[in-house]
Amino acid sequence: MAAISRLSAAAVTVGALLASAGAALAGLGQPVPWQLGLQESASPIMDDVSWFSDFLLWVISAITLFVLVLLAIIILRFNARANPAPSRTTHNTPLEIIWTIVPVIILVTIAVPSFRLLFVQLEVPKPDLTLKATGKQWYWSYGYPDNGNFEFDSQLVADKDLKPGQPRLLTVDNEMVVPVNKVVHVLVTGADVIHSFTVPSFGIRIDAIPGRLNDTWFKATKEGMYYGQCSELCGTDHAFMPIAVRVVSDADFATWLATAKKEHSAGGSTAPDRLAAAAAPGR
Ligand SMILES: [Cu+2]
Repeated sequence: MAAISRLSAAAVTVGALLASAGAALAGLGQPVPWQLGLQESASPIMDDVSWFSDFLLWVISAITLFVLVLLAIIILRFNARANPAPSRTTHNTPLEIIWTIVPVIILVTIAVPSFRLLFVQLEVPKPDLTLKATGKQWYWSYGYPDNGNFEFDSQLVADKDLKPGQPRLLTVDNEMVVPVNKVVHVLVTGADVIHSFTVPSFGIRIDAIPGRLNDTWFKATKEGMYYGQCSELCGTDHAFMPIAVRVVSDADFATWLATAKKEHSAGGSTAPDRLAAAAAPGR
């Protein structure tokens, strides 16, 4: 038994180390090399997602450890050599009641925060800003219906055009820009095939389906750059349609809006350029 308690103590230590390493290696807004856990949270929803993930990890670890201990006891104490005359017991009513009720309690303990999180994700609070994200083969278009209804395309920046510090395969020419600490309601649809609008640090992922309007919401709590990727296999360039969201102060957002309105109000689409790029050698 001493060996078993030492084993469980070691497992708890390893678990705690992994959890802290995961936290240390979680990037804010983008993944980092050797990352173990989820990306660092920048929204109330993602705070809950991270908490729920950690909570489940503890539950799973405890169950696994418990089963491991039972297996060890059976292997050591009830093998043919240690226990030559086995008991012929087939029923134990109190034990059967316990092993029915305890799993029910565990499942309910998991279900309550899980459903709460689902409802919080689905119920959009009163939005401060509504945006429209349209998934296209293979880039995103962002519209600002509250602010003059201008729309622009957001396309991947090729490796050779990256500036220092810009992440490869995540940087785009025109980012989605939103103000910090504001509820942003995102209407999501697809123009051709099913795409998926995903930003890990905001804890959002929703399918972009042609002919249907899905919606999600986030409230970014820290200024900065946040990256995501299309998360539905959508064709050859599926891996080359990142989502980049720049979270700025209210004042910076107003400045950006003024320029963006002028720049994009013509509603010009860059799709033909994109088709030319896709046809270019090396793609
Ligand atoms: Cu896609």
